Amino acid sequence: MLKHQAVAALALAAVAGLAVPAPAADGAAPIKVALLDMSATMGMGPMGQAMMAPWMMMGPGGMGMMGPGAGQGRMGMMGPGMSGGMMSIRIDRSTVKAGMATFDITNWSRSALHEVLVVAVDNPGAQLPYDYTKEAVAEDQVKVLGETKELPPNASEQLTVDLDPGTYLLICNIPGHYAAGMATPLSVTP
Ligand SMILES: [Cu+2]
Repeated sequence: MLKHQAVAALALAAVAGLAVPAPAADGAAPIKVALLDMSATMGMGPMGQAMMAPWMMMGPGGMGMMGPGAGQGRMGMMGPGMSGGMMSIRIDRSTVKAGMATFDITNWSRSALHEVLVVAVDNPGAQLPYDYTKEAVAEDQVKVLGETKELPPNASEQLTVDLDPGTYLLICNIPGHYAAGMATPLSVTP
């Protein structure tokens, strides 16, 4: 092979290498989780908006949290007596590899406590067992793999959990919050 051909081949290999993400990076990088409610988005100044990443704005259905109609859709799912605020958990990916996973969790609320529980589920679309007296998921009837403390506004916590392949939900179980929309699915592949 001529010398300039070898150099070109190396350059191509370097470009190809850059284009393909390293397999280990996805599983190893902390999973960013944002805990959001109306106070986190309403009246937000330019600085706040600049800090919000696009994945925080978009739900699994692709609808922006602040988009028209998003609130009505959520409100329609809430029964009487449920918490009135629109709340959500955003996650920067929907799938991770099995093994130790670290969640980098931030409460973006300006006024409310939030938390995260990692719950193993058979079907992420199914309703979790609910204690209507406590207005919360019945934690003794679900498989909780890990949970944060109750995070005040602007607080962060890193939570590391050993995840087997399967389906999980990240939920906030402060009274009323699960019913107000604070649950998001995560799928774990072998
Ligand atoms: Cu919450």
